[in-house]
Amino acid sequence: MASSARIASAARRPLSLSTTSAFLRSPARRAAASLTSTAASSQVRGVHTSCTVSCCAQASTTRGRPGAGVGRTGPGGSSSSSYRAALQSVSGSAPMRTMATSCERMNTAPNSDQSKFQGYGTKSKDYVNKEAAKGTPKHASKPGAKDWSMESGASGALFPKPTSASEWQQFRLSPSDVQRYHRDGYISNVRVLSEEQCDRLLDDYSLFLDEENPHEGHGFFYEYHRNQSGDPNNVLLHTLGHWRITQLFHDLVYLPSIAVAASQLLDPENRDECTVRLWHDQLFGKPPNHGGVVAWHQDYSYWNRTMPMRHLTVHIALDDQTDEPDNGCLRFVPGSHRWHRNGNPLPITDATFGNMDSIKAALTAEELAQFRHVPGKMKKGEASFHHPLVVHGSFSNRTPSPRRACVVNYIGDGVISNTDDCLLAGTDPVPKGERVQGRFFPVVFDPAWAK
Ligand SMILES: O=C(O)CCC(=O)C(=O)O
Repeated sequence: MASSARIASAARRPLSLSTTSAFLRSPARRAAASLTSTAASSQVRGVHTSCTVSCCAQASTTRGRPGAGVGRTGPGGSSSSSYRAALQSVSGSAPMRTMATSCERMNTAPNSDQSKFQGYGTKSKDYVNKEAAKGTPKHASKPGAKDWSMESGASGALFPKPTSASEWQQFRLSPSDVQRYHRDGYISNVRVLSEEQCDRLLDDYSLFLDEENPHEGHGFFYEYHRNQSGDPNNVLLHTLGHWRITQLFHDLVYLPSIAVAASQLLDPENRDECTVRLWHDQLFGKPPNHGGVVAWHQDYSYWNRTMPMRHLTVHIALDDQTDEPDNGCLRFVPGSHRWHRNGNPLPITDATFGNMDSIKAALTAEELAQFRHVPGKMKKGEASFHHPLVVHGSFSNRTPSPRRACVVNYIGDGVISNTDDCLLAGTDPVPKGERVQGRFFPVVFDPAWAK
């Protein structure tokens, strides 16, 4: 078998730990990625159709953006009735209510060296997340539904757990990856899942789209936005909290290939070791043909309920993300992790995050001149790791295939709560000033495990 074919075939097999590690760490992982086939909608076990329909069935007015706090809004916004009727004739789906978010901005760091900004957030206004306190998903969980946040550690359903220090170490990023992260504010195209693992996660994803039969654990979502934009022609499915709902998404937050890398990138001392906790997870779904934009933003602008800024976002492509044609692939503005306003982040300029360029109104002439975005162009199963201040976003998806992604956001152990409200809807409040910890914010990697 030609070596490229061997790699492609390995990527599709259920993997043992050793083959997973070897594959992920292989210098040929990019080559393997290039062999992955573009997921045609019909190939993805019906998820495409379901996503298209359910994502579009409701237009609603929402506030906030990915990763914000949580609240509830009723239905609303501008939906086209003929459009909706067409969709419903395909699916029989009914409109659903959506959640809204509400956050205020917070302080943020002026460059990538997070160690210099231990005081981050201390000058900010108190975090305002009043909506979160009352925010609950629209359907309660059914009695007996399993809450996977009760299970500490990965179950083994998605990947075999490393059992020795050396197995953990295989997942480390190279020094040049770490260097590029600090230089540009992100790294991209890091293979972290096989195509087969992505397909299994996509099967679970599809369970969240059935409006007639919400998942029995639906009440465990922190947020559930059927269409965050409110515009039926720019549909963005966005959820938080699904790690509590299915075993595979639960295990995903413990994935060694992302948790170990997070430990390297989060360490304020650049000693390559930081105990890593889950902050929260996210799903982003852009259906075919009318998938919505995610306006340029900095993640930490929405996270000042936790401080100091020692956060990291891992974005995992569940479909190939393409530039030409653009299917809504994630894009980064290299170096923008140094953009700040006297220690504060760029302001939130568009509460619906549907207005792609709204952030530009807040940029200086110099920043505008430097504003150059680079497509991540990730293959299915590849991840990007990005700094909480790097400006990123994505255009709409007008291709005939869905663009779906899952995101895991991490914090360094020791980050504290900056609010007495609950940090995520439905979770126990962490009193202001106290360390963010407990079953909703589990340790996913401790450097001692790799020693
Ligand atoms: O899926 C997208 O295009 C946006 C995702 C995002 O904002 C993120 O990964 O932080």
